[in-house]
Amino acid sequence: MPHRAVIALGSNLGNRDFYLNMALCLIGWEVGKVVQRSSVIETPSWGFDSDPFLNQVVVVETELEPIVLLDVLQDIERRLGRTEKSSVVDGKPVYHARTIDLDILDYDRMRYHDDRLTLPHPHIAEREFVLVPLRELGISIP
Ligand code: PH2
Ligand code: MG
Ligand code: MG
Repeated sequence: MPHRAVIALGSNLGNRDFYLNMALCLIGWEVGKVVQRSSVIETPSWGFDSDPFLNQVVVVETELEPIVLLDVLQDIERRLGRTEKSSVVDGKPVYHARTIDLDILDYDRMRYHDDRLTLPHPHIAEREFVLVPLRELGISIP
């Protein structure tokens, strides 16, 4: 049985449509079958002063285990020109404009935590840019 992963896509640097579409293609080839995709929405940058984002949420059926999925998504980010990673300075997150950001929101409703990955994604409830696409797809993540 494949696993069901919910993935958020975001881009606010360069040709945002291109990066979203390329990421979707690569996810289809390297992660698994994309079974649901939300509309693409434009959203103001949340949490840092930057250009507006295009955001989208997709559901993928995958055979990859969570950490392998994270590795593959981060490799796709790198190949699509993502340079700086978000970090935490003095307890506050520091974000950077990015060609593409791929976040795992949910994986089989699993609860998981280590220094690289927390499931479900810890900041869903306060981020309209993922709540709106999730609502469109009829998905609620506890
Ligand atoms: N991602 C962030 C921080 N802020 N704002 C919007 N609108 N869309 C994002 O995808 C986003 C953000 C951290 O990854
Ligand atoms: Mg993110
Ligand atoms: Mg990320």
